[in-house]
Amino acid sequence: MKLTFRWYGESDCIPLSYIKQIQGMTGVVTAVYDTPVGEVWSVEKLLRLKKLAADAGLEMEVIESIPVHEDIKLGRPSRDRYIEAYRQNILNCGKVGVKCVCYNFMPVFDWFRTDLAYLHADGSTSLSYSEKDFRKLDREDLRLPGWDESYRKEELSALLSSYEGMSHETLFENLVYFLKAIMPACDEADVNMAIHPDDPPWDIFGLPRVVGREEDFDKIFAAVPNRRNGMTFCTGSLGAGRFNDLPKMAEKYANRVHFAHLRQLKYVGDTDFYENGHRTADGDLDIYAIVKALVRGEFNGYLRPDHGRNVFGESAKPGYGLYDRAMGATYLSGLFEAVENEIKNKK
Ligand code: DNO
Repeated sequence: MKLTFRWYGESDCIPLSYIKQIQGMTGVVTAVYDTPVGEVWSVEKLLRLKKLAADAGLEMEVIESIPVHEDIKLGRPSRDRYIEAYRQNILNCGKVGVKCVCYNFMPVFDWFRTDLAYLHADGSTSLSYSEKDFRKLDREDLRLPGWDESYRKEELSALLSSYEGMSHETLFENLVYFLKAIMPACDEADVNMAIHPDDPPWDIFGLPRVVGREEDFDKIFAAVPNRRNGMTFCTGSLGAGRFNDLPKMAEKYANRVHFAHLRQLKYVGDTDFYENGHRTADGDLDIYAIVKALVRGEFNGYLRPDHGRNVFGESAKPGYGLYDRAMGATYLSGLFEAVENEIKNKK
């Protein structure tokens, strides 16, 4: 397991030197943010990020994310052009030493929360999701930070209507088409693909989603057996679906888990939840059991503490402050140390 930390590039308010001060941290997880989706990231831009990380004593072996162009998800004729650019991106990543690429296949929207500053009794804040607040939203006129800036209103409604009537089967076929087309580039570049689960793992705004449940992963791995076709084991995304048995899935897929995002959430209703600090005691996900399952399954990928709270008066990007993720990293290192020793001593 290699411990990593998400870093949003040069505009991130968290300096690389602080990330390096978290003991056990081997590298950053980052991306090229200023190239439009569907275009090729230049090797120069990747090398610049790599150098910045290296100057701080950190590696850059994981990219999160190379976004997938909507035409690929829609299966439009233009998808082949965008897939070609994606293949080139994988090759360029391989050239600069990247080993793992995280991506998702959610139509139009990425992760989704209704509150980015849910207030805890101790004054800290975190992300949360409430079905009641969700129902109040107009999908064509969204005002939530995170992704509403990505589209102009007309663009968003045109895109939403392109998905009108798309079945889960068609979206899944488009995913498989994409994966089959990029696997040769992954083999050539020595890069593993780690699909990020849908977050939350159910359809939103009438758009199909196909990467949220155990059976979805069974289908994805059966359709494209190449080991490079792997997953990001994101406990927060998978765990938002109470139907998912996380320790079971962690052990079952451990050798396909190229990247693990570990974080905690607390259920407050059937679908509602808020995020919390990483410890098992602070939420409903058994982080200890998940770590144990990963170690038992011989997980050998990258790990990062995922969303934390904003604490100690910090006002960082929601979910991506320094302090709570640093505490999470230390907690997770401790769990891995304990579980690895326990398992080694039993052998
Ligand atoms: C949210 C993240 C996601 C993730 C993408 C991967 O905090 O987990 O935005 O990076 O879904 O493509």
